[in-house]
Amino acid sequence: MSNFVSSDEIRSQFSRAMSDMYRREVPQYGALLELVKEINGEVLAANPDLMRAMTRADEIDRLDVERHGAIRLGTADELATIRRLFAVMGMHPVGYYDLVGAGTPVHATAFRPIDDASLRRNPFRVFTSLLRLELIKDEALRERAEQLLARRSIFTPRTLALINLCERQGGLTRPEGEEFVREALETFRWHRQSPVDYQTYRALHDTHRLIADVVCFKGPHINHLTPRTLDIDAVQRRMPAWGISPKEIIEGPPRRHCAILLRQTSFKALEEPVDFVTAEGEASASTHTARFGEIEQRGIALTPEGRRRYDAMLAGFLASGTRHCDEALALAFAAFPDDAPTLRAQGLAYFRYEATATGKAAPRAEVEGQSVDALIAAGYLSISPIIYEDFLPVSAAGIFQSNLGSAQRQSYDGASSRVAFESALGASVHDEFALYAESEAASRREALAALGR
Ligand code: OOG
Ligand code: NI
Repeated sequence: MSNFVSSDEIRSQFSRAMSDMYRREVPQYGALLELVKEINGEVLAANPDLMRAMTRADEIDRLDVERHGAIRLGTADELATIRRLFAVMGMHPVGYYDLVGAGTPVHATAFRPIDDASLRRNPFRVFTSLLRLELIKDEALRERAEQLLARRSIFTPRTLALINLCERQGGLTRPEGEEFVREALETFRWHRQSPVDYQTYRALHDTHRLIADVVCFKGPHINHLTPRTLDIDAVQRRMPAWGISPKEIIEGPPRRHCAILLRQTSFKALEEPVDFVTAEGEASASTHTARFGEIEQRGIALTPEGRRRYDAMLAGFLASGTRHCDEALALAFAAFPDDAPTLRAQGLAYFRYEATATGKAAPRAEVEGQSVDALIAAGYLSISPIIYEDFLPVSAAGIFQSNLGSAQRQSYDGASSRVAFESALGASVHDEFALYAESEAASRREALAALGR
């Protein structure tokens, strides 16, 4: 028996500590959490079927703790170390997101748990972007940015020591885990004081606000946290009454009977006071706008074919220049099947299989030799959606843009650079489709075994 605390436990503690810290730093996020909780409660009370389905899929317990956050890093070293930091909490890089095509000079991955048991326990994810400084055309400014990044160190010495210890001994004891959470939190904290002079901040900001946000601060402050809502339209509608001003549109697919992928909206980033203080003690006070709150509604994970259709329909809608409203978006997706049996029959989405009580009680002879479809039709197997745990590049770009000001959309001629990203990361990213497919296959194997097959 090891006396190490599980990485799931460390992740849960960390995600709670992060939420508490962000609530103190950005009180409006606390208000958003309250609103989401109120509406989740209303939705569950009005939908006993949903309550049952979520309870059966072990999603009820994780609902209140479920959230994601985002950070933006400046260097390959920072990215490689953050990978090791997240690994302590059982979070691994999944997917590659290139946002350069959408006018934002970053590429990214999502750190998250990858096995079913860990996802059930707490699916905390952090969308982690790496700035692509090589896309800054002004050479002097790029060099200045590089110098500033080279000067900072975003991890406390104790965090680094605990990461090493964890890697060496294969885990952390409970007190070490608690200390790790406290120390690691420092990396994500907001710093009101910038170590950069205001002129440099301005110059970087005018190149792209995102560059200033990364380069001019002591660390990669968490820039938003995002709870999961069961009715994003209701939260969006009710936000103003709670004194929260939402971005204009909800990103992602339209509202559907059978929710797919991910829908997101946020409140606009707040303008916060910052003191720009140089090493020589020269100081000036100004503001910086970066931090916001977001909400998300998650639906079923799509297969590569489902995703291809989703991407094509979204691209068609965006290219049509149709004004973005609920009805127009719903129309653009009208041809996408909206019931579980069809999504499954057409191989568009991933499902979890389970043997029902009737199935388990059925005589062996009735089960033997039957196809999975027949077993479902007979009520011996049930299916439920596998929830999408990842992000969407077009939506992510929309979230970035709405918090950077639309004037900041620029075109860069950098090619997508997954190889460079993975080399900075020091590892390859997991393929999200492979993870969903494995999870589906494992549930089907277990369900059939439970029927005696
Ligand atoms: C990340 C934006 C992406 C999401 O939910 O799609 C994101 C950022 O603004 O740093 O968090
Ligand atoms: Ni987000």
